[in-house]
Amino acid sequence: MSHRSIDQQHNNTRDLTLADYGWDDDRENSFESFRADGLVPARVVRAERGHCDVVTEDGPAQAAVPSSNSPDRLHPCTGDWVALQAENTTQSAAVAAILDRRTAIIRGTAARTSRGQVLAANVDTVAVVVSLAGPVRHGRVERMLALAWASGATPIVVLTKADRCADPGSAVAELTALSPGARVLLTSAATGEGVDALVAELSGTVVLLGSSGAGKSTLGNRLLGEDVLATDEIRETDGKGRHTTTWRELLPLPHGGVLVDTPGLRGIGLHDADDGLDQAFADIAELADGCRFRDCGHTAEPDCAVLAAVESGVLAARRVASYRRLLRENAYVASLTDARLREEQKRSAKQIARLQREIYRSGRRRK
Ligand SMILES: Nc1nc2c(ncn2[C@@H]2O[C@H](COP(=O)(O)OP(=O)(O)OP(=O)(O)O)[C@@H](O)[C@H]2O)c(=O)[nH]1
Ligand SMILES: [Mg+2]
Ligand SMILES: [Zn+2]
Repeated sequence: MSHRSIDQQHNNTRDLTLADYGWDDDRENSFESFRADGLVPARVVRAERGHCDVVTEDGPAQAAVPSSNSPDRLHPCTGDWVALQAENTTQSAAVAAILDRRTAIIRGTAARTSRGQVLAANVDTVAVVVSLAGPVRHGRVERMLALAWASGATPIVVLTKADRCADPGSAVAELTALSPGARVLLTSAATGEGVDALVAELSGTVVLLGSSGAGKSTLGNRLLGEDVLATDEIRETDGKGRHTTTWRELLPLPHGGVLVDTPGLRGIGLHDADDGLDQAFADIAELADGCRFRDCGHTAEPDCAVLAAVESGVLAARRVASYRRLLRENAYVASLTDARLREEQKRSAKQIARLQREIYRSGRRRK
């Protein structure tokens, strides 16, 4: 199925108000000074290099993103609220500012550099989509949950392709143990099982996250009530997925709220995910309160409550290893970030010094 432009999609798009996209009183209040400057609010539906598709109070529009070489140049992403400079028509609109992000899904880039990539902003629910058609990769789910918790949104685990699983009951139990604090829902986009229960769980801005081929877009179409999202129509042979979805786009849901389908994540690097890890591994954090040493590394320390739980079979050793690995990775990325910040601070200190010299010199010239 090919992609249609956003004007063709959802004939009702024009009837929707910004409130349907999540605009609220707090946003309006903080927008006051922008309004005074003649700017209008808009939400980014799809971001591309140099421009983005947005929705405004007057419907869909395109907006240019001014380029500049400054380090704080604008990088709007799907889900961002922006202030638009709309000259006379929406035809020549440009993004003037990005409003504060209430939440953001940020992953470390594939190269594990210090900069994160914002996948979506102002997200309320992150649906971590896990296929039951093949063996579940636990470490991957834990990684996605850490990323989801770190975003500030509420994660839920959506098991899909239940029709392809011999024992969905144990899959739910298994995934529940893996996702403390998150609801686990069983669905099948093929049969429609669990879709209504999922709809009831969703509110605000919902993002589908998961491996390629997990069934995100197929499920997304179920939620949207029509085939808007391209799906892999060829029956999978290797269960790996083909990266069918290649962009992130925000679409209004028929029961309220908006949906963002995402391309299957290849590498999911963490980025500043300390809190996310604490929440994704809340079971281990709670056990750790019972360790003799407050800074227990849960490796060989005496009276370690985490190791005791592994010993007694309450906690999977694999899960402890996964936790440790993700903590190490997160600390490593954080150290890169610190190094970059130090570098940038040094640079800006030099710039200020140069500027001061220039001001001093021009002051002397004037005398
Ligand atoms: N049996 C069964 N197959 C499904 C279900 N959901 C999706 N599929 C199939 O799984 C394959 C991949 O589905 P997609 O929805 O394209 O997967 P995706 O997660 O969007 O993949 P990317 O866009 O590559 O990230 C397709 O062949 C779907 O028909 C389901 O509930 N049951
Ligand atoms: Mg897809
Ligand atoms: Zn311990």
